[in-house]
Amino acid sequence: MPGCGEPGWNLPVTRLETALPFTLFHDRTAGSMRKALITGITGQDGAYLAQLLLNRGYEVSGLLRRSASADVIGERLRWLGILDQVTLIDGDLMDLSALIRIMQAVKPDEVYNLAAQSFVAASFHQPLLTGHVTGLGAANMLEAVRIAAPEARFYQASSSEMFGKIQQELQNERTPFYPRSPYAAAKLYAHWMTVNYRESFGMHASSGILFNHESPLRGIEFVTRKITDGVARIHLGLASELKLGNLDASRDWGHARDYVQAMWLMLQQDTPDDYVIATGRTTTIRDFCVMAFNHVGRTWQDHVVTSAALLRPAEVDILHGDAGKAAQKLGWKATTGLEDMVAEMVEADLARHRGRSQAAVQAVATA
Ligand code: NDP
Ligand code: GDR
Repeated sequence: MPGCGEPGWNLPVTRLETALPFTLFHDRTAGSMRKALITGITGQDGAYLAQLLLNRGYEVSGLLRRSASADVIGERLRWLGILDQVTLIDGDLMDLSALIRIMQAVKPDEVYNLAAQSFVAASFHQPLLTGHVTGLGAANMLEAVRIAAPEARFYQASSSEMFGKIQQELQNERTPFYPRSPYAAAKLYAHWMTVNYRESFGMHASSGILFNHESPLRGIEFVTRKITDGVARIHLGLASELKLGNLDASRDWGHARDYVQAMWLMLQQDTPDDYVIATGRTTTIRDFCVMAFNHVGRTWQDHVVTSAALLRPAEVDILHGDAGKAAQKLGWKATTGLEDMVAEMVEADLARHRGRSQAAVQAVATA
């Protein structure tokens, strides 16, 4: 197979280096390197996973869906300083023929399917799109691997949302599922398709049932980042209030950097399997607010207001994971405590807004 960027590499590939001051292509032809393909590489987990795999000597390719906003593509990869070390290939989870051609060209050893419409709240407004991308998209990936890269090991990003209206106080791999949103129902389909392809076709396909994990790279629409961004704005005088929905919901929050390690470990096992990945500690949204505002010496009640418009049609009240199997079989354990993660996220948002404020001040000064 020709190396990416060489003649013969005839996939529709986004070559942004002409438009942007960085190079997306790296001609890494060393034959012995293990090759990984990540869908969702531009998302939070995709970026951290790409970093982990590069550090482990992998050749990393990622699926990139076409966007008119080319200037913000790869923001997270750029933040981690790895944008010029990965190969980004045009493709969409909805386009099976493109996925098959990508598998044939990349010949990955490991495939991580992280792409999804991942925002639960949005799934109530766009249930069909969510079903297509989050559910059928995973089936497309399984088909593409089965047809064009059957020896590749496959990881499916399953979710604790599948437990939904919880049937056991602590959720593990044996807990019955009860999805509470179109997103969760789509993830459940993708999860069982992964199990089915493993059992039907002998594929090395594993599902990570990951509980919420956050970081400074978390999308701004998710509650933790919305809070740390709000705290930073309020502290810097850029805003006075933060509007939230249900403060009583409780989540088992870990750090994305720890969780991508678990994904990789799953694909290093001789036998594919499903694993719950969680910290074992659950905390309310309200207590997350307390921690984040405390970090800048403020009181959350002075700034947080609630809005009924932010409540969901059906809520997942509490999630609390038991990652005992992952500890025993993978040797995996969460290493970042919640307080440290909150501090890291607030500091990152303060730095972002200070940067932005300085840029705005400079623009005014030079106008
Ligand atoms: P993000 O929302 O940050 O990233 C989603 C990624 O999917 C983005 O790269 C996005 O591309 C891509 N994508 C969306 N639609 C398509 C499509 N049609 N074709 C190709 N790519 C597409 O999610 P996270 O990184 O937080 O999560 C990764 C995965 O893990 C998701 O599947 C999520 O549902 C699941 N998960 C996440 C948990 C968490 O707490 N973070 C917990 C459990 C599961 P673009 O940048 O163009 O939008
Ligand atoms: P979640 O994450 O739905 O658990 O899905 P999110 O941060 O969106 O919500 C967590 C909880 O916070 C409550 N909440 C609010 N949520 C948002 N987004 N905005 C608010 O203003 C707000 N106020 C209160 C929510 O009602 C909810 O109870 C995430 C995603 O990453 C999924 O892709 C992943 O599968 C699961 O985590 C595990």
